[in-house]
Amino acid sequence: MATALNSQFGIKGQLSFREDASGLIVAEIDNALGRAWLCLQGAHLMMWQPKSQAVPVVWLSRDTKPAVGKSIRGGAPVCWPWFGAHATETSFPGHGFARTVPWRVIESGIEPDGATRMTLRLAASEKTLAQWSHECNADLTVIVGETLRMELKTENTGATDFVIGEALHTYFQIGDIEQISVTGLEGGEYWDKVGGSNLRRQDGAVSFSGEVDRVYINSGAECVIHDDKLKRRIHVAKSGSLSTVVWTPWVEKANKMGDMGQPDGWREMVCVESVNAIDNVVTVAAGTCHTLIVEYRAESV
Ligand code: TA6
Repeated sequence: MATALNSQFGIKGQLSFREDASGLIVAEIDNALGRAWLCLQGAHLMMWQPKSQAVPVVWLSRDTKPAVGKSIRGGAPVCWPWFGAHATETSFPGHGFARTVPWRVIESGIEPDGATRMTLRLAASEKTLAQWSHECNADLTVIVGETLRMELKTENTGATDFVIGEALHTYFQIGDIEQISVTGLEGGEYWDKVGGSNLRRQDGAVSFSGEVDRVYINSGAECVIHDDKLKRRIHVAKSGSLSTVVWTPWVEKANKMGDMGQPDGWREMVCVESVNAIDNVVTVAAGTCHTLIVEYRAESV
């Protein structure tokens, strides 16, 4: 499989495919501007490091063990076609099935600035159709360079409208969760999922001294992660997304999860997710497309 992918989509010196120990196919991107790993299962970008940064910007748990049908802890999980628990089916996977099923490469190329581009398509199967019978295509395009751009496109190829929830559920690498803040959400309303689900309003920057699990609604704003320890800012710009999720599990939940990188990997990550969920789920009309786009940039300060 890797050999066929290398001959059809490989780019000499920039993009190659390998099969890992668990039988999953991983794309390795390394160009003059940045490097990344992407697992074809889930179209799951696992890590991204611009060449200007000594430390990766997108975090991957050192405890994650990629396996067929299992979600990877870290990177930029694709949550689709629903976010969180399924509305009615408790047996369906949280955050949708997209991140644990095979996607196939449909295109690759080099951008004018030398960044590497690759597009993957979710391959419909008996499993996916059993949970989502709508006729549609889901494509993810990643552009890896000094910035990281990801475009999640949903195309309704059927005759009836459907509603999706979705997210690029990205884990960012930070120095220490207690030495960062997130700006861009000031004054916004959010569903606070810690201790129930209450609607609250953000006062000032987001800082962290315990578990945070918030769905900010009706917000297309760019967020910035201010990292005092790593002395950098990470810009999280987006379009086609009206929800933003900010999440840290903190120590108890992280220990229960067991794959956050013992003993304190949870301190080195924060999720700032570009989402459409709850009040902001998206109706994709028959014959139309909807695209959620993010662009990440890190600057040393
Ligand atoms: O986006 C935050 C969240 O919904 C949290 O509630 C937590 O469940 C997190 O996602 C991780 O979910 P996962 O299914 O990847 O373990």
